[in-house]
Amino acid sequence: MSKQISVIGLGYIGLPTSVLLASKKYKIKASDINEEVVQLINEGKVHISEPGLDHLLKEAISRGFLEAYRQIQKSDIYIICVPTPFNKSTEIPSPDLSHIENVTAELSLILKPGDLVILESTSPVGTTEMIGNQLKENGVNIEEISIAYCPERVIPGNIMEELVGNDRIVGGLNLDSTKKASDFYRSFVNGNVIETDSKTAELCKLTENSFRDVNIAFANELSMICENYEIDTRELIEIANLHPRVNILDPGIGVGGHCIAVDPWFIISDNLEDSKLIKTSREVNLNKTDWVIKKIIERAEYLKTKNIACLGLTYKPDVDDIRESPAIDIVKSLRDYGLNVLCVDPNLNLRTDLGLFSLEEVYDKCDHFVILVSHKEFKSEELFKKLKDKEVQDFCGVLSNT
Ligand code: SAJ
Repeated sequence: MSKQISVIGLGYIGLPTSVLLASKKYKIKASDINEEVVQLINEGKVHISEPGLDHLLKEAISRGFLEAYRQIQKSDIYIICVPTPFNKSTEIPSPDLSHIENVTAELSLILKPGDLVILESTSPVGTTEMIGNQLKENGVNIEEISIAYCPERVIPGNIMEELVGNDRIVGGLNLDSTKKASDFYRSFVNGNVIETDSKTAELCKLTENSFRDVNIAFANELSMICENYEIDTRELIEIANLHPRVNILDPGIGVGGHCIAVDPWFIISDNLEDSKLIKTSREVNLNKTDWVIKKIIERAEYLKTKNIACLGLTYKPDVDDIRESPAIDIVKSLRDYGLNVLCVDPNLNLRTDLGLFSLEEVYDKCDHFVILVSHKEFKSEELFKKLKDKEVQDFCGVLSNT
């Protein structure tokens, strides 16, 4: 009989993972503390938009391979996909592990010998050990269960593909746990499954996202330097990238999303003295957003802008996710400054309280346009022509790519 699987947390990772496993004919009893989410999923409706997810969810529900609950259901394998937010109120933001702690407390009551517990949430080094210790304190004999860390590594917008195709890193609290968890991933992943220990797996995930943050910081710093010389940054980067060993990323309005803008802090808060480059990169990327705000305000004052159109609100192109979005910070700051901002985002379907307009509506109302996110809808010849007579500040290379 195939193992019963419980996926805990039905967000950006838990829901696609549940649906994928259900498509491989695993029986999934998933859970989420949000009643509304549970209800939607049981009706076969998604609460996040991700290519391919909708169709697979409907199939999983109608064939009875996936059921959602408020409480964690007794199973053989538990996959923890709950959020690990960070506490922004302190000088150095630090991770908030309360969701993992709550899940572990619940698991303490239902685990049985032979069960496998896998943590997928991005977590600071030592979190898997913390789960083991908490279970032990709660009276669970952790010698009889397996506990491992296996970070998710998928990119929003291509999750369903990457869940199967990407390599996975599995680090158990002991060799047996590593083996058991690796075998499980090998049953549905086409990429390689790399075995290591839990601390290496935890730091590896943080390293990958910090690597990207540091490299985006380099691009963002270059863009500010280029402005001082009146050099086109994108042309410069294109030429520099022709060198066989140079690969500079794209500058933008800062780094958003729930991963790259957050995860480096999990390293920094634990290693303040030894993570100066990672910390500085985080600061450069945060500062880039302030720099953009300053540039827009300077221009608006010069032009005596009445209505300003901001194109793009999500944290990156072609997703509907606004978590840690620098575009939102920019819009708020411009409004606080007293500017009348009209937002356009074809991916958001009026879901925000920021007030959304269509592109057509803002053409008539605004003379000053700011492009913040390079959604595919903005990369059109038509828009390019229409904006010819407008004042345009393009911070994400939309116009140079049309
Ligand atoms: N960005 C730039 N310039 C670039 C690339 C990205 O400014 O050249 C910005 C984006 O606009 C966005 C932010 O960086 O605001 C992050 O976007 P992203 O596409 O780089 O990454 P995420 O946050 O969507 O997903 C990352 C991925 N990590 C890596 O590529 C190392 C993904 O594989 C992880 O699974 C995910 O974080 C996660 O969940 O941790």
